[in-house]
Amino acid sequence: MAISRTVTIIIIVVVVVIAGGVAALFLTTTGTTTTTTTTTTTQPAAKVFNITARDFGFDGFQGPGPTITVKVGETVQINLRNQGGLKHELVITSSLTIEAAVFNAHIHLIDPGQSGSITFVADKPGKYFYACFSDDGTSPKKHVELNMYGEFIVEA
Ligand SMILES: [Cu+2]
Repeated sequence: MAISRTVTIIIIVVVVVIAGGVAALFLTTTGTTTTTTTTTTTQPAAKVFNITARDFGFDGFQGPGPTITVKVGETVQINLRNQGGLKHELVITSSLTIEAAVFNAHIHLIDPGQSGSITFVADKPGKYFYACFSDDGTSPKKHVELNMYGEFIVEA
């Protein structure tokens, strides 16, 4: 019977095509290994302070600059822009008479017109200062002695 034979062939072809499709799908699925890497960042956003340095003061102040207050454990970012004509630095220090850096927070000498940045965790409460201890390499006085500093308070 010719018709029956044709139907059988069609069925076989359809089955082969479907089986091939399923096999292809299976291979595609198993051939693709999906690796999901989850990176969890728990660090909080930094508290940002933008400060300008001039000859001689911070943020336009001739004399002590504005007090910076943060909470213990906070991540602090300080961006310093030197708008003076001399090199300036910014160090968080526990003393105004010696450069005693705390929190490893020190933006080293920056050329006029340039900027620098530090990010640190203020992990110990207390009263500190941000200051510039540069002496221009020639001056008998350090900039901190010309009142180039401000208070940096870490609240408990
Ligand atoms: Cu300075």
